[in-house]
Amino acid sequence: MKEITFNDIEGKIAEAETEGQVEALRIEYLGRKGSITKELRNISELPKSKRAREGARLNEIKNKMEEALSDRIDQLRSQKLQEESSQHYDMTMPGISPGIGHLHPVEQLERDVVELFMQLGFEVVDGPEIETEWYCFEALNIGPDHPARDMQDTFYLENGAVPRTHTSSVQIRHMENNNPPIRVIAPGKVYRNEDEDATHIWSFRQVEGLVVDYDISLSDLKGTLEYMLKGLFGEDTELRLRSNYFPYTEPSVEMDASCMVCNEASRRHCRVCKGTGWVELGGAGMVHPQVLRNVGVDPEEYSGFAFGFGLERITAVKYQLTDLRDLWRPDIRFLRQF
Ligand code: FA5
Repeated sequence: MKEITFNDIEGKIAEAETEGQVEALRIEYLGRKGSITKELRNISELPKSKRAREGARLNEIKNKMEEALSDRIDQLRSQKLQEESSQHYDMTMPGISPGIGHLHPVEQLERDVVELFMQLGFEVVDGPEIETEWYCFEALNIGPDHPARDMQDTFYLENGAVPRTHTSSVQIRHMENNNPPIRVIAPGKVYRNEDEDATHIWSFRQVEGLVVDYDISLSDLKGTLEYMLKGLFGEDTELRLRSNYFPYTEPSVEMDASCMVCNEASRRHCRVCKGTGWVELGGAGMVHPQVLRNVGVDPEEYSGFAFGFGLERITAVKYQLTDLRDLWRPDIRFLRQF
């Protein structure tokens, strides 16, 4: 009988066109009744001198054959996949990524602000959105007939409560329950009975800040606000404080940031700062001694500063938006830009 060689088998494997034909070859040679299996079984009948060599030869064929069979199967499978894919779809096309969305730009800005103040050791505190007049006005030195109430058009609920017009109410709530040293920020929603326009909306977000300790001065306020501004808009951004009036701070200031959009050359046409070089951020000042007394803190011993700014206005500056109302319209096409 002709001796089996790997060369004979290799050719047959290469010619197999289906996985079934490959499997048939495996059975023909390596199956229980396959020719190589049989020859291996018969080795014991050979003369002793030939057994080792023949055994090694057959085992080598067996190993090579197993490898060749599995290679051929891999080849046939990838051929099949290629044929199928060229018929049905383009394997090189990018996949369809799921729409996972992102944070609202105002929310993102709030988180950036919170992060910066946490770096300075501030604690984040909260207060109710529906307030009493005491927390929203009176404890802040804004009496019932005080003209300052006109500064913040107030919604009144039937029970006399007010949706807070500013986050300054949280100053009072926090000082009532905590002794100095105090170092807190309070982000949150506020409500005003506004005729809406491009720069005024009826519900918006503010961030309040309050520090009360020994020897706190206006320069502490300035340094803190500068830290925030540079963190948000870059090291070149400058802070400007202008004199202003709030019943709960003395002295009171308006805080402006140098325009982060234009430079001297492009200033004249800048939509963000309207050619002034400065954009308004919010109000601030040294906590009024009467406010400290209202919450049982001795103004002879302690002093403090407070500030409050609107997040939508800063978001608008950051992205050069012309109308604040766009921010809270449920139009996903607008929000996708950020
Ligand atoms: C206040 O609300 C003071 N409570 C800020 C303050 C806190 C002063 C602590 C002193 C100490 P004002 O009414 O200016 O101040 O509002 C602050 C900021 O809120 C404004 O600078 C602006 O950024 C934003 N803001 C005010 N009204 C609106 C509005 N209708 N729509 C959008 N943002 C507004």
